[in-house]
Amino acid sequence: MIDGIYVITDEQLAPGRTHVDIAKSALDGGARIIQLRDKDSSDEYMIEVGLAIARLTRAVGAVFIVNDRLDVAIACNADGLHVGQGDRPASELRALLPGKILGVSVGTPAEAELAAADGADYLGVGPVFPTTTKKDARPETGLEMLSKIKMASGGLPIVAIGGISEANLAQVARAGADSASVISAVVCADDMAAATRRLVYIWNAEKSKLRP
Ligand code: TZP
Ligand code: MG
Repeated sequence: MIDGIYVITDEQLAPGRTHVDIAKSALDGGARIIQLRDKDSSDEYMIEVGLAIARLTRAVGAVFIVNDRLDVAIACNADGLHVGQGDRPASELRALLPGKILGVSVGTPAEAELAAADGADYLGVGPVFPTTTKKDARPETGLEMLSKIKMASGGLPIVAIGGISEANLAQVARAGADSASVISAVVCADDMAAATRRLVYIWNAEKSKLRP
């Protein structure tokens, strides 16, 4: 369920493009995981947007994840929640989200083991490359750390994030990521659906070469 191109929405990066516009274009381009990420908007706005995105994802059988905001994830019946190391502990959230997908960002094998033990369903790893999208991002983990975390993850899917573009996506696939998450590569593209389509194409082409 967590595999392929994972598009995260952001209304700050490209003013005028809404979360719903971004989600719609990403789905049109073939992404099958969408995350609603917004640190600032009101619960009311987030729930309205989340309900609209949930309708879009459901119509095509895609997965809808909400970043950080448990109440919003529950109110719009999202498929899951994604949290970082600074958020509520995964063990607590696991109990509050029965049957939902719980994603946890990790930066080291030790964090990966803990998140897996706490009931995470997938692990976010990054930033794998330099990025200016997340101002408080930790230093780059690089692809070698991604492979190490994959080995420590107990078989959980790994979602790579940070600075991923058409130029380096194949490397991310080869490093063992199950999914690649992007913000600016889609949100800042002239044509968001076409950009997503190219990423999906590159990902599938690389993964099909790796299959035995
Ligand atoms: N977490 C780690 S890096 C990052 C997040 C949310 C931002 C990724 O954005 P981009 O534009 O794909 O580098
Ligand atoms: Mg967070």
